[in-house]
This record gives sequence, C-alpha cells and structure tokens, in this order.
Amino acid sequence: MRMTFRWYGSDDPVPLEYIAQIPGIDGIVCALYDVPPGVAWTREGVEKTCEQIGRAGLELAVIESIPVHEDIKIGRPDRDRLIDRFIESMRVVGEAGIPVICYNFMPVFDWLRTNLALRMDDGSTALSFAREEMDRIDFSDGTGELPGWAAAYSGDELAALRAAYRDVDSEQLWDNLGYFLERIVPAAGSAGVKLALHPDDPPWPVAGLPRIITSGNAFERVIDLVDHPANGVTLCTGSLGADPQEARDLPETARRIGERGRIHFVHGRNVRTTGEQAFHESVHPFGDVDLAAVLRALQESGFDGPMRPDHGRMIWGERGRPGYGLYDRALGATYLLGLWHGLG
Ligand code: DNO
Repeated sequence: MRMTFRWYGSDDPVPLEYIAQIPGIDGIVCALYDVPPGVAWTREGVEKTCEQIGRAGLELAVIESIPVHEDIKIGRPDRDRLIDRFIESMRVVGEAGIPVICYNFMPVFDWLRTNLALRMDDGSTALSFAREEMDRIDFSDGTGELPGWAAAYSGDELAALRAAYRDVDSEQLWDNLGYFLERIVPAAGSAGVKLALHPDDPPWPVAGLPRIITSGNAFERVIDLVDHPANGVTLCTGSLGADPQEARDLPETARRIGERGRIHFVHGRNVRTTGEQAFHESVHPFGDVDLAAVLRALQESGFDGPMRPDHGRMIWGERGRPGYGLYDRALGATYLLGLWHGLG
C-alpha cells in the first residue's frame, strides 16, 4: 500500500512542502483543474504538474479525477467524440507513468453536503448531509456556492440539465456507463492505467437525479460490465459508509472486490449516521465504519495500491478548503498508516 494525499494544485492553501512532512507520504493525488470536462488533457499539462510535484520531493501517483462530460452520462449523440477525448486524456496520463485514474459517474453533482461547518462538541467543524436540508434547497438560481459541488451552474443551465436527465432512469444510466466502459477499459489497458470508479457520495439519488454506484453490489456489477484488470473501483469508505447497511458490509465488500484484484484506490474516511439519509463526517478512528476491519480485509486480499485519507474536520483554527485542510487529514493519514503497519 502506498499512502498518498490529495492536493488541489497551485491554488491549494496546503503547500506541497507541508504535505511532504507528513510521515509516510510520498505520493500526490491531483488533476488538471483548469481543463473543463470534455476537453482532452495534453502531455505538457500533465508533465508540468508532475514536475511541480517532483520539485517538492513527491510523485504524482493518482489522477483524481478526469471529469466525465454530462453528455456521456446522458447518452447524447456526441458522446463518441467526448469519449475519444477522455481516452486521449488517459493516454497522456499513462505516458507520464501515472498508474491510476479515479473518476465518477454521478449525474450533474459530484459529492454533496448540506452543511460545510457543522460544529462538533469539541469545537471542531465537520461536513454533514441531511435529506430534509437538501429537500429545502431552491435550485431556481442554480447551484451558487452550495457545498461540495465541483461545477457551478446557473439556474437555466441547471434546469436544462435536469430536464435532459428526465429520460435517464437508473437502468438507462447503467446502460450509458456500460457503453462508456466498453470503450474506455480496453484503451486504459493499452495506456497502462487502471481505472478506479468512485462511488456516489452520498449513495442515494439526490435532487431527482439517479445515482447508481451506491453499494458493494454495484461495484461488482461495474467490474462485471467489462471484465478486465483495468476496470476497477475506488473503495471510498465514507461514501458507502453513509448507508448503515453498507457501512456494516464494508469489510466484506473490501474482501470481495479486493480478491478480484479490482480495488485500484482507497479513500479512508469515517461517518456517523444521524437519521434517515443523514450523517456527519467523523474522525478517522471513530464512526460507523470499522476501518481496522476494512484494512485487514484489504491486506488479506493483497491490496498494494494507493490509499489516501479522505476529508478531515477543521481543527486547530485552520481555515481552508472544506474537507481538505491539512491537520485533520494528516492525523487521518497517520492513523491509517498505523493501522496498516499494526495489522501487517
Ligand atoms: C470528494 C471526492 C470526490 C471525488 C470524485 C471522484 O471529496 O472524493 O469529489 O474526487 O467524486 O471522481
């Protein structure tokens, strides 16, 4: 296992030099954040990022993410052209020697929270989600500054996108994912990269849009769609862990998918359920997910890929990108690494 850390590029308030000081971390998880979805990445762009990371004594170990254009998810006629560009991006990533690409297949929104600074008893703040807060959100003015949404849309853009998804139910979305995988998986194999599909976060439909990568069974369906070593998943313990049954099943999921050799990336994180489709993120060691059991299953199934601590709280007065401060994620990395060494 290789411990890695996510870095958001030159705009990230957390400098690479600080990341390099966290024990056991030498790999960075990053992307070309200035390239919009649907535009092919260039070799120069990837090399520049690799060099910048290399100057801090670190290595670009995982791409998270190459965004998937909405037209691919909706299944619109121009998807073939957009898939070609995704393949081109994978090719330049492979040429740069970066072995893993994380991506997701969530319609319109990426990860989603309704509160970015829920105050905890110890004075720290954490990210949280509650279905009833979500249901109260008025979309008529677009996404605005709402938490955790990677792309911002105006009211009109959002309305048009949601209308386009009206004909895409979850089975249609599976079909569109299958179509995409049939093209990209063999190309990933030729490019020498492994694909790591991230589960939907939270793992249920939101804002009337389907979400399908919501369980260990969904992971299995993904890898069966195109049975090839390059077609794998990101085991994100916090995303699946927001569903209480999935949280309990996570060690078994890790074992099942791990034994097939298809866990290509791990996000270690913990959550506490607070109600029906409601949770807040918790410290890495304590929550609904038994991370020790998950890591044991990974170890026993021979996992040797990259792992990163996922979201942390804001602690010690730090201000920064929600979920992506330095301090609590560094504690998470150290906890995960300690568990890994202790178990091994
Ligand atoms: C949230 C992240 C996600 C993830 C993408 C992968 O913090 O885990 O944004 O990067 O969904 O494509």
